[in-house]
Amino acid sequence: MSKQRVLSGVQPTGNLHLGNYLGAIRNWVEEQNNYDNFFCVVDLHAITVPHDPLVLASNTLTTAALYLACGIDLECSTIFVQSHVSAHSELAWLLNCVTPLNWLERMIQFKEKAVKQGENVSVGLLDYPVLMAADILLYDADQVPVGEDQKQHLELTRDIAIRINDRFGKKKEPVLKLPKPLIRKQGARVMSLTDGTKKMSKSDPSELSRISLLDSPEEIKRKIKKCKTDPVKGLEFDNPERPECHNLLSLYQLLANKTKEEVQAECTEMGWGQFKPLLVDTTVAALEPIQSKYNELMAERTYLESVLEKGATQANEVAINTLNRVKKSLGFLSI
Ligand code: AQP
Repeated sequence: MSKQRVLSGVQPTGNLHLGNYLGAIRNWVEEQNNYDNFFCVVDLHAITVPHDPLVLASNTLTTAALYLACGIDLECSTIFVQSHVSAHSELAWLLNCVTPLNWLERMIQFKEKAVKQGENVSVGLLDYPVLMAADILLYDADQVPVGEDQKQHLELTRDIAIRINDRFGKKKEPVLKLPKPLIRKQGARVMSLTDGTKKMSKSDPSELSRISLLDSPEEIKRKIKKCKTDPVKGLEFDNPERPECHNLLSLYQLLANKTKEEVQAECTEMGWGQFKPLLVDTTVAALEPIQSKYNELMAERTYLESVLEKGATQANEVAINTLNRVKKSLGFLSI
């Protein structure tokens, strides 16, 4: 039996952080042998908010290098850049024409990000989930491993696919495959270091809110030292009054590869003064192998470019088939 297909991606909008790693990339790596994987650097998404053209290309390359440094294996996974496969933009247009505007206006991420953009909010930001639907549907993906924040976009992707199938498919021959979200409980929502009720995010103006995968040990120490805590004695999971405590314990649990029970037993009696150095050491140790692999890869630019070139060819082969299938079902003239 052939393996199920997985598609996922991260925007090259800055340094990847522990949320991107624990919520997405680490899970891709852990499960990659079980699937046929396409991992994409979603650079077209990165321009839905104001961006700096001088850093887009380098951020794209560093994101791809981080995929490899985190352990993506080219034996079972394809790594490519979204803008290198033009079918993404083309399918997004076709999907745009069947997607009701009010489906997009409901998207929480749009509402949150639009507030930050004020009057300058672009049509692209509103349309982002349709492009994301195109990303997924082009590869006939069975599973899409994402963090909790992307669940609503995945539901929209399914709704768009159902609409295309209902309108243009045949009963036994749907045009598009319906993908499923793959959301792990652990790491699905890593929260900001400065506010345990907000998700850790690349676009948070405060660097102190996140730990980037490329932060030096000194930066990690500084950020954890300054992170928000509370005056309550002892440490505990799952107390809604103590979101920072839950988040920091969860980070420790995931980075130390321990069970919740082990962490509970180890940390219940601890104060912040004892726990924070432990979290610093654990984070530094978890990121060290990724950083050294990353540095090796960045010294081999030609190799990285060849990975992306090969990835684009492999991705194009799959994507063009789906695009042609959709165009045919929508009634376009072919030559
Ligand atoms: N805090 C998080 N906890 C768990 N998972 C997260 N992801 C992002 N933040 C967290 C997951 O990472 C993948 C890639 O995300 P993205 O870069 O495409 O966009 P995003 O979700 O918008 O991430 P950011 O960091 O918040 O970026 P900006 O600030 O640029 O918008 C997704 O699978 C996501 O679920």
